[in-house]
Amino acid sequence: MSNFVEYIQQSREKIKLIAYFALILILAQPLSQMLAQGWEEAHLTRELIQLRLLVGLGHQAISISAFGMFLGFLVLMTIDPKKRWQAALLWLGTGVGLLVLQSQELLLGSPNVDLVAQFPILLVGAGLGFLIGGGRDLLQIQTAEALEFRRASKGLYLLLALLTVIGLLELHIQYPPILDVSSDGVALAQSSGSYGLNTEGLVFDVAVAGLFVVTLRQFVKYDAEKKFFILGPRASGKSLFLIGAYLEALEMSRGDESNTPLKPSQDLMSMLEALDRQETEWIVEATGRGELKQLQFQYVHGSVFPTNIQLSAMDYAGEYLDRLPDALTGAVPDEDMDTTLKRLAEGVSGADTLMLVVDIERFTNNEPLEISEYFSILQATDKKGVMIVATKADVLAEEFEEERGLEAHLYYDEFTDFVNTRLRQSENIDSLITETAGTTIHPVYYQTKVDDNGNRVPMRDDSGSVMTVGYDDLLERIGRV
Ligand SMILES: Nc1nc2c(ncn2[C@@H]2O[C@H](COP(=O)(O)OP(=O)(O)OP(=O)(O)O)[C@@H](O)[C@H]2O)c(=O)[nH]1
Ligand SMILES: [Mg+2]
Repeated sequence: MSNFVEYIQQSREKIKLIAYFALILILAQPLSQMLAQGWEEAHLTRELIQLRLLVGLGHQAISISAFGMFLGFLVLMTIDPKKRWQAALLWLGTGVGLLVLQSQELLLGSPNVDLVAQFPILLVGAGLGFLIGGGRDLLQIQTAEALEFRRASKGLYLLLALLTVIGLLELHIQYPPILDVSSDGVALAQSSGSYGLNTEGLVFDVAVAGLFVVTLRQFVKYDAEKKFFILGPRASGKSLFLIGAYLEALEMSRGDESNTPLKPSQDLMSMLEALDRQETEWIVEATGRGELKQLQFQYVHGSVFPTNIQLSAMDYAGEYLDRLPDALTGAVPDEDMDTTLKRLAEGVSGADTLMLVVDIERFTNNEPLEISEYFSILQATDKKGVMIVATKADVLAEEFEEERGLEAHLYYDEFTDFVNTRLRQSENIDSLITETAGTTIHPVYYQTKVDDNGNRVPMRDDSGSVMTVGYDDLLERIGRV
């Protein structure tokens, strides 16, 4: 069962793609029909478009240039690596829509539209869309910004949403002509008529239009923000865990076509300076009491529908953990809390997801895990996501290799199962898993070796970088939360 759930979660993007594909195919036809009918019923919109007469614009200039603008936006979305699939789906929808209109002889051959004669206007519209959508960025060689055309996506959304809403209103609201436009000027129309609601197919049309606008809204989304709060006792590997996550994001960004910058926070950067200096030892010292660092960066998650995920967490000294539950429940009076504790309590309340650290080194050495606070913190907060992370999993990786003959970093899924089974032997961890509705524990580690003094130190590859395991999977999971 859990395998099935896992499979669905891993294939989420593909399932989403197929669902969107089906949705666009299903919606394109009734939608373009609705727009065509709406146009026939349209008074006010037509009258407004008639205003072109005042400036002497030719027949169809407005609608054709708007269509050109739509194409301009769509071209930019196609170039944007984060919107490529959405653009493909929209091209498909546009194609279907145009076919529907053509089959009703509303396009080529109709007296209203002469695409050939209007081609220059179409081009002007497309050029305008291209400019408004930020096409000039393409000419810039290097920027500190990601290759994203946010304004194009947004413009396209607004254009289509507006068109849909206007079409819907024009089709279903009946009213007499309001304006009288000619090349001489605008006047209020003289005719009197009745107002009313055209209820024929109203529910269906509202559903189609609503579904379309909501779907489209998803298409223009770029960002997601995830606020984590990491809980862990002293020396459980919190600081190194956060660094490891950043290093993995950095690694991932090398292969990212959209060149999305990671925008690490100042505190994170200063922690990382130590990374280049030290050669053999661990990168960080124990976090000092009263020291509170805001670590934050972004990375791109997903390949079909990529989003920028902004991840933020606080790094603090593990000594604070046992005072957090009381600070959260308000059991300690405000004046007895130091500022760090106050800010930590705020951090927990403001987080979307709590990340609970289980220290594998303590587990294998039969030392107290010091995770009892997790239970009270979970009870003191509600409606938060929970992830359990097992740090220092390299200690178990060796056991795994001896027992199974597989290398943990190559057989990560098997290793995860192994770690879960092993850790569940502890009553304490088993209760924690039950408390968090059966979450799987996520092992992460730095590959280590034992040095001459018998200490475990991180291994470094040829280029001198530390080697981490499990963080890629972790970032992928975080994006799904
Ligand atoms: N073997 C191994 N040891 C690790 C790993 N990660 C951390 N450690 C060890 O754990 C120690 C503490 O790591 P930190 O990241 O400083 O722990 P912390 O939770 O931030 O500690 P405080 O800041 O004191 O609360 C390190 O100095 C390492 O000795 C790992 O992946 N493998
Ligand atoms: Mg620390």
